Amino acid sequence: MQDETRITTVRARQVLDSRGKPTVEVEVTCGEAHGRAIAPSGASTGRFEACELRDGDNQRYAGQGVLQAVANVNNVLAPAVIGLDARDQRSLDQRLIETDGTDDKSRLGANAILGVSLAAAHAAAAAQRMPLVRHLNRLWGQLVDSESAAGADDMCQMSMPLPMVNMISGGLHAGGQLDFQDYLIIPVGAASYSEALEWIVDVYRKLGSLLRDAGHEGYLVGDEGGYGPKLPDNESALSFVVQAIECAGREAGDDIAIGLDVASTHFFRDGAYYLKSESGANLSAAELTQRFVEWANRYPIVSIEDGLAEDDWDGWKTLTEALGDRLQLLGDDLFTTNVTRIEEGIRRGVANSVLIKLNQVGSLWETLQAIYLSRQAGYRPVVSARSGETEDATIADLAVATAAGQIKIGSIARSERLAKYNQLLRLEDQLGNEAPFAGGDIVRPAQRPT
Ligand code: 2PG
Ligand code: MG
Repeated sequence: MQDETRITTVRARQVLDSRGKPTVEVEVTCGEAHGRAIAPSGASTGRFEACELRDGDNQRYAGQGVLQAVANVNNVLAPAVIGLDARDQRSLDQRLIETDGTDDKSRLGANAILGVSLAAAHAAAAAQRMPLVRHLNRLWGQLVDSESAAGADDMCQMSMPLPMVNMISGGLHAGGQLDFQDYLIIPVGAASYSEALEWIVDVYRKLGSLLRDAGHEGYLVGDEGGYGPKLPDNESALSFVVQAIECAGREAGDDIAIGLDVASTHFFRDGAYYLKSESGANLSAAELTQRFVEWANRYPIVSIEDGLAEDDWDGWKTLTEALGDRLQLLGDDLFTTNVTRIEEGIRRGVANSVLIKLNQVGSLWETLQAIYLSRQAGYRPVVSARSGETEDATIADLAVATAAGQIKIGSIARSERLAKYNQLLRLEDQLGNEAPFAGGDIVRPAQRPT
């Protein structure tokens, strides 16, 4: 082991995320080289996510503090990893997981563990005088080599992801009354990542004017910077987004398509889907699926995330049979970036795409494994931010390094989102032909292997 990449110090502190909620920041050094990372945090969290440790002490930050997680890094995880080679992410994450000793990282906290895992990757890159994206691409190559025999090389080519970008927020992310959480646009006709971004900004501005003109003067923005208007029902948000695409001079469908994150786990009660914006209608999985089929016939929708709830495997099977060959059906709460859950989905033949969130599983190596498993099975990975984010832009490098093909960061307002979009602009500029744009075809349904 080279001394320059040996971990010499690990230090955590409490900082704030984009909702003003405490989160864990970790700094790792390898001699002179320094790496830093901050754990993100979700609002619409899945039941199978790794456990985020919060103090629960009502005196400070209404119980949302993370001082215990910080202490766990400084007092327990630091001594466990000091002296390890920061380049060896697999062994490092293994050590972190063993030190915690639980299946869901609940003893020391997934926020503590992920902070160390990511900060170590940053420090390893710095110690090797290598941009993070190249270090992550090297780790990805190691994982691909160890898991697969032939044909590994083409999996290691980097690419610029196609973004799916929030325009209107509902559900747990905004104060309006929409049941569905995210109405997103996907610039499938753009020729490059930077062109995609430019189109998105045009549509976002036009959508703002349309909402104002329609009398939604006092709209607020949601947690991810998308508009949070009080619209009468779930469908009206769709027609606003289509209008905005057209007003921006783009073809709805061919240039810019639509994605939904229904986040339905959060309105699933006693076996039915409860829509408060629709006079409290209770829909069965089959009825909600029928709704998606009708919408897919009338709107240029190409992707639906968490159309059904995290435990509704039978409903998901019906949804996949109805729409799986036409649309990207993305599992977020369903899979929680967890290899066991993804394997179960593949075995049951449900969904065809996997949302990838580092903090759902709580370490970098496990996240790489989830991306690998998804890609191997023909399920498209979509690297995603959380609704609670920070200036940490690691997911931009992760998406490029693993050629995930798609990324979801929220809207294009608010700096915790722009930190990632801008990092992608840097990577596009710096990597050039080494990371070609994944393009619109990536969102078409994956062919499941026979
Ligand atoms: C989601 C995410 C990000 P949260 O549901 O996909 O949009 O939300 O981080 O609140 O789980
Ligand atoms: Mg989601």
